[in-house]
Amino acid sequence: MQCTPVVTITAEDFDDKNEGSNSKLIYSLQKNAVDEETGLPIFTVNASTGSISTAMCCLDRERASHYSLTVAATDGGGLQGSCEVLVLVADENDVPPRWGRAEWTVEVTEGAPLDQVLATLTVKDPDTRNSLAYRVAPNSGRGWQMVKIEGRTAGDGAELRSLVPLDYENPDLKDGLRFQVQVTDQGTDAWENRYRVGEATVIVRILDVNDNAPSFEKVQQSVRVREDAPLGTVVAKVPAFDLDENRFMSRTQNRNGLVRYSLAGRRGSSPHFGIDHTGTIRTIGLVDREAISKHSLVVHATDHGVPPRQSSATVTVSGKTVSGKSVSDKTVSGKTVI
Ligand SMILES: [Ca+2]
Ligand SMILES: [Ca+2]
Ligand SMILES: [Ca+2]
Ligand SMILES: [Ca+2]
Repeated sequence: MQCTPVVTITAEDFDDKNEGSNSKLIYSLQKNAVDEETGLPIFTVNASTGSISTAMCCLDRERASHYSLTVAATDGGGLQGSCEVLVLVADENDVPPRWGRAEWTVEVTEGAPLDQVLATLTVKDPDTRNSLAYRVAPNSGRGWQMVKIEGRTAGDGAELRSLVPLDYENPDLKDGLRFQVQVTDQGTDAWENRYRVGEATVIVRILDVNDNAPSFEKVQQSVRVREDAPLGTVVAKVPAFDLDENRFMSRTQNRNGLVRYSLAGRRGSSPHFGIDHTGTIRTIGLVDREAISKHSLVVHATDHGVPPRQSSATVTVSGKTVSGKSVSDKTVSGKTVI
């Protein structure tokens, strides 16, 4: 076993060196430290020289950072002197770093500024002489290249930021990000030493914001309706689509993308038309061409966001005089004739 010298203690005895053993000193450890696992002493002293060294391998600063010993010097006449020795264990960077958690889940509201810290990830490493470096593991999963990780300027751990705007409507981001982060205590170029690299999984969920108004396929169309069209006749279809989230069954029950329709701004004497939840306009009264030559319908599509967003489209309806028994539906270039 290789013993490591710690310190040499010397004592003086002023008796005559030529007179027997009155000034001959023998060193011993009156108080030693004992290894808890083996019960063996940790230090030893050379009885002749007073040189203290380790009696076992190896000291571990992370288990005990210091020891208190008492060294005695005894002369041939049995007289004794002693002194206290405090042994401080110097640190070696011998423990690999580990993330505070094996998996982190982060929720981020879309549109967050790029300099916003998405998450602070903690690291455990009991050594005092670490050279910590962090990175997002290359090709480690969905969106790994969209984020960066840097050590905190104050305190331990690292901060996660995005490199691109996190837009819920981006198809690449809709399912969030999932990637690995790594930490090493050997500096920025030591990623090959796998033993010294700690890994954790990061899941980023992007929360939807109601930043899109419903969008109509056509914002303007003209249709003609027969005067004798029965109730419930389809006059026009004006669907609108909203890019925002519409997940009733989701945890947030976010319905920023759910559209409801309404008719407004009728210019006529009676409500002849109604609109359903699909954006389909139907007759709910007789279309009297003689009384009302033209209906200008304004369709509102409103989402369920808080606050809601709204868009409008216009449908111009003309009454068509019945001129024969044959009735046919046709649509040409956005004009519907029923
Ligand atoms: Ca250490
Ligand atoms: Ca370390
Ligand atoms: Ca919306
Ligand atoms: Ca959105």
